[in-house]
Amino acid sequence: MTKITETTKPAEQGEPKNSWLGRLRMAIKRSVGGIGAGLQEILSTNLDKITQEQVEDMQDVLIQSDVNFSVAKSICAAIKGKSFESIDDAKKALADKIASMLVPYNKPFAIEKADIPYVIILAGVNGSGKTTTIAKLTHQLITQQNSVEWAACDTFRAAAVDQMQVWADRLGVHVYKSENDGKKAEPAAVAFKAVKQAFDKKTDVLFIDTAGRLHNNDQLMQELAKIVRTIRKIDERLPQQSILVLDGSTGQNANQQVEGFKKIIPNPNIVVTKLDGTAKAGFLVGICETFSVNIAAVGIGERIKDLGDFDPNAFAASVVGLGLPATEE
Ligand SMILES: Nc1nc2c(ncn2[C@@H]2O[C@H](COP(=O)(O)OP(=O)(O)O)[C@@H](O)[C@H]2O)c(=O)[nH]1
Ligand SMILES: [Mg+2]
Repeated sequence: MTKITETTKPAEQGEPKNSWLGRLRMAIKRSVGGIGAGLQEILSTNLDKITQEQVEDMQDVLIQSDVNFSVAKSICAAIKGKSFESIDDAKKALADKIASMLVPYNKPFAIEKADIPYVIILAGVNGSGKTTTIAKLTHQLITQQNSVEWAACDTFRAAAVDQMQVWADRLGVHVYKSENDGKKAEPAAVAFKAVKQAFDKKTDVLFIDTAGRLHNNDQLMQELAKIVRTIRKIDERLPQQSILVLDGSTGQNANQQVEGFKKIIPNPNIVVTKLDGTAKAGFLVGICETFSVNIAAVGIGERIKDLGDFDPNAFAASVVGLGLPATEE
């Protein structure tokens, strides 16, 4: 056995506290807190040819932190039988493996301007942050001089439309709603009308908000499929983007959500919300690679500016409890 001396952690590259990156990195640290300590303990027993027993123990730590089983296995297998000079070197090898699973899927939110409105549909379970995410993305798009409108297709709860309207008033955005106030409207009908009018008005971007639904509720998933089918009658290129909003505190159930929603909405990108308030974001490590979905943005709070690009290298470093990597900014 090699004698192990704990190395000093690389100095953390400080980001200004109020910058997006600074705030994101603080949130990320919290969201995967605890995994690093577990790995530290296991690695501190031996660094000379990492043993099968250590591999299995590390797998358990990752699984307990909401990393999917097969993903945890492949991460830990990456260092089996290898020898390291220091615990941080071993952690670095693990972080590199994790980053390699995330970096290719980090595709910051963007739209493409064309001769027709760019239609974005958002879906996800109840309370995941769909409506808030629409408001946050709209704020970014308006800042970039795009005209933006919303279709309030969460017709399930009257309060949902009101909540949307509050955000819309703040942002100065027009909301297409059902005309039969008080009575339940068909979401696909609201979407159809909104898309038609957005085409007439040559709106740059139209967001379609939808009701929260569980991925295994067949009836509600069919309702979502109907929205997509219906707007495609206007133009078969629609929607140009689908976003699945995942609550960062969901844990491993996020895997089932991606699997279920992927069957209904075309090529969804994911937005992960609430990274600020959870220690259960380990699921993120492998979800993109497993389902070939890109991360478009992450949310770290309830305010309009609390959404932005993901940082896979900082996430990977935080998972294993390393100091955060320097940025190119
Ligand atoms: N802390 C935190 N709260 C968020 C975030 N995104 C959304 N929320 C809150 O989560 C709750 C549900 O959000 P909402 O957008 O209504 O979810 P929806 O049901 O999917 O439309 C609201 O109280 C939001 O303010 C986030 O990134 N961080
Ligand atoms: Mg909502």
